[in-house]
Amino acid sequence: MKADIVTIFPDFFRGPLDHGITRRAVEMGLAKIEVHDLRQFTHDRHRTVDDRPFGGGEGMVLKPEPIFECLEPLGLASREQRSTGTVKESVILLSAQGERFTQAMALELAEFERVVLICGRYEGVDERVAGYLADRELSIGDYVLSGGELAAAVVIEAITRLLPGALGNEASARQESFTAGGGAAETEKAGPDSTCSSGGLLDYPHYTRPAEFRGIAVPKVLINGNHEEIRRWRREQALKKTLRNRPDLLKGVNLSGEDRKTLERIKDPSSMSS
Ligand code: 9D3
Repeated sequence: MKADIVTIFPDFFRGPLDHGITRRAVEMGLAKIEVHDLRQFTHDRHRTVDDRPFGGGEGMVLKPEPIFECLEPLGLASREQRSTGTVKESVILLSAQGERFTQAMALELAEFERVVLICGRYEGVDERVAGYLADRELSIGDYVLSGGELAAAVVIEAITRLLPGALGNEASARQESFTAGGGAAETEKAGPDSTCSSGGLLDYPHYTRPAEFRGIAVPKVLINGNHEEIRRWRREQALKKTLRNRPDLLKGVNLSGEDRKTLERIKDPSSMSS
């Protein structure tokens, strides 16, 4: 996978890309990531990348010319070819107005040969970038950031860790709770699938040594070595945590009869006889 990041803060990416999985993926040759400084595609003395909004209003807007000129030498296929799926290339604008980025999209993008991430800044980006240059506009969540750089780092990490060979075998065999994306009710295509350890629920709680820490003991069930009991306890804990922290996920999960009973008991313990 070749990734290109277009930004007015190229130094920002020294941190996130030079550590952990992303760094390893690059060193292993699984990913090549290039950061492009938007100011190098300006022509005036002040290297202007922004301007005032037509129609008035607060703040500044990223100008279209440097962004278009930055992408031109990259040799991408046409927007038409990209949108019809003729080529595995995608140009993504990161903006607060984008569609929400999900694990399902990360899985989809991990299959691409080429991903270009354009980082928005200031009050926004001239809409001709979204309309004529980018294939999609993505946001990483419903909170206000100052620009797309942090979001681009998030998207890059989510994708690179999915590249075959980027993780050790141990970790890649076992995909965490979000493999199923947002759950069947709201996903693009990935329903809860077989690679998802707990079928779209949040993960169960983990413990390690010491067995007692500052007077707080690890749940006894994990110590007794009864694997069937451990499996049931973990499932119940996963259901509990999902109900409390992400009840929206439960809609997209395939619940067994036992799961439903467990959920009833969690929601209303008094309904149980013993
Ligand atoms: C008047 C409303 N504006 C700010 C208070 C809207 C606005 C403009 C520009 C909000 C954020 C930004 C900059 N953010 C991004 O470029 C961005 C972003 C985000 O803010 N949240 C989640 N994902 C992303 S991706 C890019």
